[in-house]
Amino acid sequence: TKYSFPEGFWWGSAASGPQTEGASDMDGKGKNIWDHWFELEPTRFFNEVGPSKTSQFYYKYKEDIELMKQLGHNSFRLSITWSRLFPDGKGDINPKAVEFYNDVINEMILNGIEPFVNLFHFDMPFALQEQGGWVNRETVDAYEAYAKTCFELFGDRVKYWFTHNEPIVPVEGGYLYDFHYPNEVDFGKAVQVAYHSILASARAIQVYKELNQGGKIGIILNLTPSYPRSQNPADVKAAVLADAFFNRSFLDPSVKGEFPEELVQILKAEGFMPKIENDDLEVIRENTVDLLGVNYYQPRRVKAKEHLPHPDAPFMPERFFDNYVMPGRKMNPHRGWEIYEKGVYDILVNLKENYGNIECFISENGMGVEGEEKFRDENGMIQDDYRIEFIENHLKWVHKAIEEGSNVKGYHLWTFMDNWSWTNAYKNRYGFVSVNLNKDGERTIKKSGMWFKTVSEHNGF
Ligand code: BGP
Repeated sequence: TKYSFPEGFWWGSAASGPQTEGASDMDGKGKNIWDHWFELEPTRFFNEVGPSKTSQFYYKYKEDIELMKQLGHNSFRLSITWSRLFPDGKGDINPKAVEFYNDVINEMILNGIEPFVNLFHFDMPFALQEQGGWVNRETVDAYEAYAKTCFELFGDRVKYWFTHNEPIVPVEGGYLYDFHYPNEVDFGKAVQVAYHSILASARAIQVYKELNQGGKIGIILNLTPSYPRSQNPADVKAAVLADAFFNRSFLDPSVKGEFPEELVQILKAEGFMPKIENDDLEVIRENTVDLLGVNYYQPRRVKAKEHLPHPDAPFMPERFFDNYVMPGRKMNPHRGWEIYEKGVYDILVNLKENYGNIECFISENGMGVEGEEKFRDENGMIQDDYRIEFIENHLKWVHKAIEEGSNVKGYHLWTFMDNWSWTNAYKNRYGFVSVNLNKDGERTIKKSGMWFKTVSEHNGF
């Protein structure tokens, strides 16, 4: 092997409950915002395919865990679907859900796969959303109770917990850019939602530490390194502010227990400070993460603002920068995201230099491709060489960061098997394993899956 990784490196993949389980109205599961939004506006969803069936992990988890093992996984991230465990978000527990997650966790451990368990992956229980979701402070209490229940139920076996996956995405999608329910554009609410998510994370960490279960707890953030168009001071300043809005807003409180000063100044000046109560700030300061998951797909490129927004336009982060389309950038045309492999290295260097070299891992990275069936060979295997190349190119930069002292402990692909994606449904496929929706979800391993097995076996490539 040319690129070998440290002993015990985590090789695996990530997924979420709402995108894989299916059985969305079975065995006592309550509705979440995705179930509700699909009923309300099916045309918003690609080919009007909703969240109800997905990849049927609820029924096929044994087969899937067996496949993970075949693919050399030593770890795998799943999420607990809040509205499966608590159909109303709080109150009565659904015993069928306890049974299901116990079975999944036990099956993984039996197969030598470390369960990484995330508590929140965009799936607000609808009953709580009706009371305002993350805008409402009571959701923080409900979340804390839900988290505590999960630790108590599963914490004897689960040693890696995550409070949220990409908590900025529900802020952006639900309250700024209209791609998640409840489709509002309201910067004040967006700030409150972000603040409550951060507080909820800190409160869950506090509870976890009190329980003394001997594991680690972290958060998973989608970091988008923010590059200026040029070194001109106005462009650089635009990049600094975009970074404060989209990365440091969650990264700083999660790792350092404090909010970035640049952002606080803007919120104060513009009258958007969130409602902060009691000892909140102390709770946030005291309960930082043990471990950070980094989801990396694309960088953010910005330039200085060219035209001032109309005075009546709603307040948006884009008041401080314009997005910049770099000529010649490499794109994944299916998803419309830039591919910039060095970004993962820049993130790791930043964590090393400015965040105490916190223990971290690449918790998502991956390539969504449309129409992969055409790459299926005569033996029925999808020849996804582009995915292998994509992963290798990122791993080379991860490797370089390790050589320079980065504390990165693993790499998880998004995702294990093709799954349902928020509004894009099954258009873009991300998996090591393909899922045939016309044949009852039949699984077949792609070339990248076989390749990954050898990477994991050799601890490198
Ligand atoms: C991340 C999410 C995942 C997943 C992935 C791919 O932001 O954590 O849930 O969906 O992106 O994105 P998409 O499905 O939108 O193509």
